[in-house]
Amino acid sequence: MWEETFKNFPDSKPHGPSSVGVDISFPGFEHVYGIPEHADSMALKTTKSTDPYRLFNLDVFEYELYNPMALYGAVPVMMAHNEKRTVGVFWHNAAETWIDISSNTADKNFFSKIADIVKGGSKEIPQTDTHWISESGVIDVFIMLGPSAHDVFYQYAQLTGTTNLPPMFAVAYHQCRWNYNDQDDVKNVDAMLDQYDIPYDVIWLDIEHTDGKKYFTWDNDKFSQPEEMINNVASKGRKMVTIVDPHLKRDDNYQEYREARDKGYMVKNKDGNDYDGWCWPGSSSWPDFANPEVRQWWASKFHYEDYHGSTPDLFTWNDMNEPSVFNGPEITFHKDVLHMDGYENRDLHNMYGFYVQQATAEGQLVRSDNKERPFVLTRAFFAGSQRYGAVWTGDNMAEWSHLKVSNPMLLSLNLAGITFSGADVGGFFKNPDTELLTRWYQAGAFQPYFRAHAHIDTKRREPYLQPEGNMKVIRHAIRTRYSYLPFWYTLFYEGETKGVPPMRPLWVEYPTDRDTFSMDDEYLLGTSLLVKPITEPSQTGTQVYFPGSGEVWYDVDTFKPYNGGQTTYVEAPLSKIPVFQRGGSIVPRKFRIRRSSSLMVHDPFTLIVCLDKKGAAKGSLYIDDYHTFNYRKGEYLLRDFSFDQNEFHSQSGDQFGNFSTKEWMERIIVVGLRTGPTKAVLKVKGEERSLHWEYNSQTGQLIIRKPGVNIASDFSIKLS
Ligand code: NBV
Repeated sequence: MWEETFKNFPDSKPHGPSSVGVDISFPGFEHVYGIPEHADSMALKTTKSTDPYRLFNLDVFEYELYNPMALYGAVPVMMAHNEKRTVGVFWHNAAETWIDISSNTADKNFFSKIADIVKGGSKEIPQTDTHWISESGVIDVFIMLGPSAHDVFYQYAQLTGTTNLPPMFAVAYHQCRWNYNDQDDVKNVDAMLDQYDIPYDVIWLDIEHTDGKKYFTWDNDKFSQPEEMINNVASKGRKMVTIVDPHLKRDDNYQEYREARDKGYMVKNKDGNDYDGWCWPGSSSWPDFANPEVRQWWASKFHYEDYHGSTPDLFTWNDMNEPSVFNGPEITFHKDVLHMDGYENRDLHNMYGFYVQQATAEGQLVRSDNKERPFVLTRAFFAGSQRYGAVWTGDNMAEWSHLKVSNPMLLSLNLAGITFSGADVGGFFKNPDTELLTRWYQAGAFQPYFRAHAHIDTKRREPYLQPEGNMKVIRHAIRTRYSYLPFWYTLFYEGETKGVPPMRPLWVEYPTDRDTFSMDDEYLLGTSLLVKPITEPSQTGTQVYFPGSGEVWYDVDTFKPYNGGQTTYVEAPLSKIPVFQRGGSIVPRKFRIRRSSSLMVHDPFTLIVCLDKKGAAKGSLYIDDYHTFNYRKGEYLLRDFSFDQNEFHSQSGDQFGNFSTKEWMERIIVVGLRTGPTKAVLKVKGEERSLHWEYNSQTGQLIIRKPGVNIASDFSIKLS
């Protein structure tokens, strides 16, 4: 009776038309953020003359930029910020959702703006009004009162969880392409990266590695020895990832399909038969991941004896999990398909991909007896997906505009809890020119999740295939990522424990600085690094805004100081990534770059101590075994570092962690020291020893060499 037809797709609407909605106003707020995923600016725009922002997980071909259209994932979380306060709203609803935004200040027309100027300014209190509407479900809204952005992150994390600390390899560089053609290709890429001294941790196999797009299988001609291939990669501490999509080829000879069908696990069409749609393998069905029993069954498929050719070094990529259905309405499920207990996809559409990733991560947990941390990359996501792994922004394009929009997209994701996120480096569709590819690597090296990827029709573009000059710059960017791995890892630890995102808009740390409220072309990593990636062609420099008047920032390559509270032109030829360390911070790095992160586990640290104007700095370092869950039993170290009044201290950062490691302190670089010392005395376990040091009075840089102490020990260094 209620049936309607959209573009030839009938929707039976058995329960009739429905919707739930609510108006939420933010009095006193001009800026609202979040509600990813959209390829748009970080500060959300009013939707007076556009569609509302739409949240409906879809596989969008060649998505448009600066547009409120729906993309692959949905997090119905909005933050509002002004000089005094940050608040948040979580609209807990996984049905198709639209959000309208209006503002009494932003929506003013030309004439009322002139009238305000004539009157000597508007007396009106700014206010942002939002209207939320979902097609189904109930009103279940959480208001997070802050008052600071950090409080909102924590409050939201109480509701949906935090990003679990990833294994270290996942934080390193990933080499992907649709497709590495066969096991020799994999061997060759692996060897070439070694030959060119380019570290990488994970090599990826896309859909062509399977037997006829049947996931959990291998193409027997091209990948006849999967275990041997994985073991070869793993012999250098590296990992592999295979793609496992949620559509199952309707083929009686395909075990996963047969089992799911026979157990009644498939999503059903409105008449109660298994849904039959078109995807890579042709006619396919989709397991009902909303059903916990189905998820458990799926998880069991990752046992080594079930997934032939898999090893503990093989991890997973979930694509097409919006889900993508080539012959479905808007390339997805019909809304009236049925999940367990009679729920329609209409009711939970935006959670399907969440459940796929959850079940996959669970599979990796059970195969290792809950010992090893899983790693699963997903394209579709919902609020809480951060608990199950990483997210990437889908099929972008090898264009400067797509490189540029990756920063606001990732900032929005980070604000909404999806912190382990990145964009395909190089751009998925089309061929990037060498300059774009180089700049993209530089940007990716400072974004939370760092993977190069390319469409099957594009030219091969592995870093070693680039002209020598570009290859060297790309290599340097990747190696720089490796040098900062201890810093990233510490940020992810902070993320797991406190819910704070590693990649932050400037206003999160400078809440009263209005100039930063809509800034999305530069951002902070933690509180210590300021990153301004170059996202336009032919640049030899860029304007950088340095926040915090009275503060000082140091270029991480030259240690040149820049005063906070101003915008300055900074040189950025092709070889340069504009990154700055905050005076007052201590950043841990490792400078002995090896072929993969796991070959660096015993290597020593260098601390970069950038002093503030009072000559002080603080920082921390988190360490564990980098891959198991033993840290949750207390096997970790949190070290606190401080420098004040010419004295450096390394102390335990909490009383709980206890872990023994071979890692040690190789070097401490103090930046911004006005006068050089005559002596540097190390004190450890009651004993004193003089250390070698060099001071450059021109740059104010002091290098203290070889304290040689194990990183677990408390020690101090006194300069006099
Ligand atoms: O599996 C092939 C691709 C994959 O490489 C890409 O990263 C996904 O976003 N996949 C989409 C399917 C087809 C894209 C045209």
